[in-house]
Amino acid sequence: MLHMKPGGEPMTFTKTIFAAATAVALIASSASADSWRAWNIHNDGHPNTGAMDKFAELIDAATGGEITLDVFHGGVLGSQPDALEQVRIGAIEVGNFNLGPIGPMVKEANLVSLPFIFKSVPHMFRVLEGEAGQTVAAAMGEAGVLPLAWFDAGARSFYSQKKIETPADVEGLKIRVMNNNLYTSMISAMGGNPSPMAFSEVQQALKTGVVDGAENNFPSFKNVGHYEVTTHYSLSEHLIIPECICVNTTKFNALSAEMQAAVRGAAEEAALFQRELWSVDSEQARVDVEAAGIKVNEIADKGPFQSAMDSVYADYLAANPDMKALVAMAQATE
Ligand code: BDP
Repeated sequence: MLHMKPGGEPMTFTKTIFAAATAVALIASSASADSWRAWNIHNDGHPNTGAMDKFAELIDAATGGEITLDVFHGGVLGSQPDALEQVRIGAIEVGNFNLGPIGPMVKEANLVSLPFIFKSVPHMFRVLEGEAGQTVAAAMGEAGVLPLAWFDAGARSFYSQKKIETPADVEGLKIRVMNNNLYTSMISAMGGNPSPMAFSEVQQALKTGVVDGAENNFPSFKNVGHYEVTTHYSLSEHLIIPECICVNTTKFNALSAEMQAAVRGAAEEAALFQRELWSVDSEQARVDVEAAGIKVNEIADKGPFQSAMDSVYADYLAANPDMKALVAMAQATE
């Protein structure tokens, strides 16, 4: 049987073979290019959204189009705990994760969820760059969620309709926390009622009074409208939690050494870009929420908040004695 070209002219056997070979070659080249999906919980206007878009551009350039990244913003691929599980099993390749919700999956990641473990954001980065950070990263990679680079997420502070100045002010308040038992212990230790909840539900919960308050950094407080339904942001800065560009470990390990270096390099560059965006945008977010009427209060003496955490550390380390060395290492980092 003769194969017809669109114009109706019959194709010769040689032409047919040639056309088939060309089609096979095209399919082969598109199959060798890998298309990855990335999860991002944030919307436009949040620094991490810009940084994840940048990562997509950089990965494309660094791998010569061998790996392309489709970033899904706004948490449309699922809640953070769900997305973490998806990346762990390889159903999604990449995520911009906060290390808080990784704690229940990777014990070592809980280091960063101990309140006041870091003295400042630069201290956090120094710990991550040292041996403690390498231990955390290795454990995450082992669990299937390999960190390629670290993002700045500032410090988290409380917000509600009430000005918070001491731990006693948290007493009796229902406070939303991320999914991690350390955060429920943290709120309970101050006499509050912790309420773990997905990020996407917090604005409505604040609005309807299902919770009295929550805690987050300025960009997230602003970006999803939590500032529209609260009045006070109190600078307790009780948690300084890094975020990662994390990749499914099996996918990453299957790449050639050259491609691994390209992907890692792109992630590191995107993270540097994120940190620059963060420093500008987090200041701007504070200015914007204050302009919208939020009262921001400094807490000159955080001592009482820190002492309230003694029982959180004691209980956690009694239940997880194998974490003592890692905690000591972070605390000893200058
Ligand atoms: C934001 C983090 C995001 C968390 C969110 C939360 O960037 O990963 O899901 O807080 O509180 O600051 O759930």
